[in-house]
Amino acid sequence: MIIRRLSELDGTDREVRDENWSSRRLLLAEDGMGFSMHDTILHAGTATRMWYRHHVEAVYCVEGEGEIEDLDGGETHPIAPGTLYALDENDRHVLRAKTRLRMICVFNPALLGPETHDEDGAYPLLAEAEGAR
Ligand code: 9YT
Repeated sequence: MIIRRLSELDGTDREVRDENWSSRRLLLAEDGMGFSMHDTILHAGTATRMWYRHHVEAVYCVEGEGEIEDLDGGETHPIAPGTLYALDENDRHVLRAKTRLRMICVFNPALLGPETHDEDGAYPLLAEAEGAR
């Protein structure tokens, strides 16, 4: 059994920061769960374009207000606590944080840990993740 607390991740390499967000990586590939789970803060006023070509991701909002624009379907959906979106078709999207957003994110395959977005807003499929269950 793994017991891990958010407070233990502060200042470690499981806390990954980008310009628009900070991702606390509670579970990673090395934990052997088959997915990674992150507690992610998106900073107020930001718009982040993403396209997870190599991963599916489910995102559950627990704090804040924002919206997600589906760049393939063209629709925009409000985001508030209790809203889930699941990128089951590797959907290209823009996430706009009207206020600070706190999101619980699950990735399959699991992230290894250090990934940040490339120029397309994707995470690379790092080699070890391919073999993870
Ligand atoms: C909600 C979202 O996708 N934010 C970007 C960061 C990423 N999800 C992560 O690594 O936690």
